Amino acid sequence: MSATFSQWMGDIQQRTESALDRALPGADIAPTRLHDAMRYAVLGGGKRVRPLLVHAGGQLTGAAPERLDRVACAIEMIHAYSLVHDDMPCMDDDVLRRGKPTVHVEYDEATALLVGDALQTQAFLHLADGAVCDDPQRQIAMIRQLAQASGSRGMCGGQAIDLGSVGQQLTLPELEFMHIHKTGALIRASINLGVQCGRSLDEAQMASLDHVGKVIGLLFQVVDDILDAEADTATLGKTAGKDAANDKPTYVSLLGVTRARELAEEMCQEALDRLAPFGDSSQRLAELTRFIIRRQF
Ligand code: GRG
Repeated sequence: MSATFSQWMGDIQQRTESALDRALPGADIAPTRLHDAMRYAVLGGGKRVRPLLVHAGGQLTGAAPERLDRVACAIEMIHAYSLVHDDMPCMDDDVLRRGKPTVHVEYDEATALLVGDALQTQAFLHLADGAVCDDPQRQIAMIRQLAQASGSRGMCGGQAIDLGSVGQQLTLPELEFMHIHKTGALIRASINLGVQCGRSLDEAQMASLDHVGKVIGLLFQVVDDILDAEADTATLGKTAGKDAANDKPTYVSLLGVTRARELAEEMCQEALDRLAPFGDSSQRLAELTRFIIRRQF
């Protein structure tokens, strides 16, 4: 493995962009406005953290990059749909995403709703249509895992808890429960599905990597809360750690910035310790874990 982490990251981001471009219906295909809006929502932006996790997971089992692309595209489409719906006036009511107008602003609300719906089904179509592993039973199990991670007992469930928590005092375990679902479920699924694209691991190894996925999912959210709090404090002078728009509880509002940073360090170390027995095959996932805690955006 000769490429540096940043070269590897650039390669995966680039191949994900091309794979997504191919996986989405062309904007010249009817209904053109809907397809144009779907492409607007997905292409040309985002860190592609979930595709990176899919590929890093796949490295643990020697999975073929083309198979990982397919899983990565499906997960990124689910992620993009969740952002489109999350930005709508009935949820967070945001006007900017990835530095450009949100889909309901650029198009209209009804189109944004349909973009989310259509991206979600396109994700499952994409995952069901091509080979992601040699065993059809395993492929069905993977489709089921993505559905579980996205649905009412995964991301959507977490979003429902989040919407219900506005103005509430949550305990730390309640906040953790929400984020294990809202942000964590898809991140966890990214690693697990990437792993399953390659050779089989034993049950204990699978369970250990599943735990790594759970920890990285929470780590991502703790870091997100710290970055939000820092941005609020720096630019607006708002109370650090409160979601400015919605007064939602965050790790920073519950723990303070210092303890939230310590917690992030502990989570990072826990993930790295769990990855150590996998040796060189876990290199990219370990690097990605360190990237997530160091990220500035
Ligand atoms: C509406 C069904 C439904 C679900 C929404 C995940 C989610 C659930 C909403 C996103 C809200 C949000 C900003 C959460 C904080 C963490 C997070 C998921 C940030 C966005 O993900 P990134 O940073 O975004 O990976 P990019 O743009 O890089 O892809």
